[in-house]
Amino acid sequence: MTTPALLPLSGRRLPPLNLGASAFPHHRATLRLSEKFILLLILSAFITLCFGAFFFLPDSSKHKRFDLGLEDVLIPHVDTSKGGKNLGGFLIHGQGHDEHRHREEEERLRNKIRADHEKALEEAKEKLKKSRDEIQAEIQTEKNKVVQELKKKDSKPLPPVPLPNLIGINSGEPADLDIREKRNKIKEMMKHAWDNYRQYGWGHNELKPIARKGHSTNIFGNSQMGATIVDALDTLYIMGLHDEFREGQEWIDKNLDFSVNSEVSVFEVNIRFIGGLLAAYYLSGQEVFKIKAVQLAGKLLPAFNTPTGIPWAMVNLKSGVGRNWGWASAGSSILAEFGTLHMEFVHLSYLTGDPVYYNKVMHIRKLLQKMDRPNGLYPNYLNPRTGRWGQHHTSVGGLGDSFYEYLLKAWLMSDKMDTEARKMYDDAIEAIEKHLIRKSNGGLTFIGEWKNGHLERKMGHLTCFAGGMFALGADGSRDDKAGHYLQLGAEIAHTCHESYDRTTLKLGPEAFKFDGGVEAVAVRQNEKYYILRPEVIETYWYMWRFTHDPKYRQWGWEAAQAIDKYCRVSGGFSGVKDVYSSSPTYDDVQQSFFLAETLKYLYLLFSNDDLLPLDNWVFNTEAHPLPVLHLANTTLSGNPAYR
Ligand code: DMJ
Repeated sequence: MTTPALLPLSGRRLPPLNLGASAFPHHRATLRLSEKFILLLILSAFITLCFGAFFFLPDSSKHKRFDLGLEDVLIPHVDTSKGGKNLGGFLIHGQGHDEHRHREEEERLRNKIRADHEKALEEAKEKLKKSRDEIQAEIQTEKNKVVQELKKKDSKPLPPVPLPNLIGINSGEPADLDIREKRNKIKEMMKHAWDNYRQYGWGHNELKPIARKGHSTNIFGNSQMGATIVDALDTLYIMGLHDEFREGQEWIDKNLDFSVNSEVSVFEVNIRFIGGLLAAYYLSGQEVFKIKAVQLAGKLLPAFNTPTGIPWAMVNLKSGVGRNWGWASAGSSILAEFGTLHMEFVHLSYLTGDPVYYNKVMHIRKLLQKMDRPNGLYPNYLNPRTGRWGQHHTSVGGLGDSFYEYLLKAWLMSDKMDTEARKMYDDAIEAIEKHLIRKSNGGLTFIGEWKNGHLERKMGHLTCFAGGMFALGADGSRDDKAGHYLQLGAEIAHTCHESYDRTTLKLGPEAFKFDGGVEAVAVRQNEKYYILRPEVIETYWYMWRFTHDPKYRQWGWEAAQAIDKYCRVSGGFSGVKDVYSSSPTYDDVQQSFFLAETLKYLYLLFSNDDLLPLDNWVFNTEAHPLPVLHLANTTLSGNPAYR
């Protein structure tokens, strides 16, 4: 019989067996006599070799090679005090008294090997009598068995865990008619984005709304993992688009497969896929999302196999081989990438009872805590081989942003128990305020970037998320500076609104300067684009929740109208290349985060606060809501806050 372990598991076709018809005329295809003879010759040579090896190899190697149940003879031990003889870690008991037993064992072994080989020979003979079709049918049966076993293993139910208290999964419908209409308009925009993706890009990662076909970028490697479906699920759910949600669920159930030979970004896959699947699980209770999230997380774990435990930026989902982006300072990993895994990984440990995920992210935190920080700032680059910082660039925008966000959110999602994370957040924000936050001549508060010892007076669209972060972190801040941080959040929101308001399209550029008489305006052509990003609207929403100042709803509505006017095309929504041009050109990409974040934050801005209240839910950096975990009684080793 062919053993399952030797069967090919891939879908590749087996090479045809060369079976002639002459020897066994009653079979359609049989072996020629000469071939049979050669096969038998090879088999007997192999048997002779095995016998030879058994008799001529030294004792210890014999025992190691043939693991045939010699536990009673070889006992792992290092203590020689009881009369035994220690041979390389194995203790052989009293030589004289066991000599007879030893001979018996050898005899038993010899008989067993003889019997095994005779059996193998018989089986080989039987096989040679079979037709090619019979052999292939047998192989197929064995193959199916293995696939079934693997499937069973994959879909093993996870241990049951009490679901956290899930408050606020309701409609959040506003009483005010005008607000309700605005909210309905956002829902209609979501439908337009989804329906077109459904029609033209289904199963692809993203959509090209003008070419009307699928799209992908290097963050997803060459995979087709339906990023838009996974990213959009929870937005569909909270908008009450349940048919669309079910379509997405069905696709995920049937098609989402992570065994692909594709090199993906660990960070992006974590925030979009694991975050999206976990949020969909918590909102809907459908097990399939949890199972897929855990399967995917298993595929990301090899990325942590570096000398320091700081993960590679990319990992091949099939081979587990990792590497870093070629452009990152001297082979470094990126702060915003390895520092934005905490929320999802703690939830994975919570849901599976397996501490492996938690331990990985806590290890990163511990390592960062031990390192010196220039001026108290975290550089964006860290070498995973040496554990040393790369270039001393610090940013609250690209390359740094969500690391700070996750320190704060780690504290919030632990029901404020993880005070270590809160302290790291407070320390980092103090250094950022001191070295990176300035007021422009025109009175606009901005957050610049630190590059090799000097401050670059430029702010990215990505940095605009920080307004919301300051507001979210105001409560519980050091020295009771809640008012100060809420004010800082409001000032950043204002600056970012100005960056929109000073353009022709009323949409914000990718980066804007505060230098040489320029205020909140992009200077370089390659910084004038808007790619449907959410950060400014995200800050409006947090500011709305904490202040209820109607200007935030008004600013959000301005942005929604501009998106609908300038980014909407008949095949979906597209980014634009120049927000200062009255006849903009399209980039022809409908980003998955447009459905995950931009439209979700807009919808929440025009909903009541009891839809996903911030006391009970913490949004990951891709706007996927995860519930606050009450971990006080849960044992997650490593952090005293959790004990
Ligand atoms: C999103 O994927 C996430 O918000 C991430 O943290 C950075 N920015 C993009 C959208 O702009």
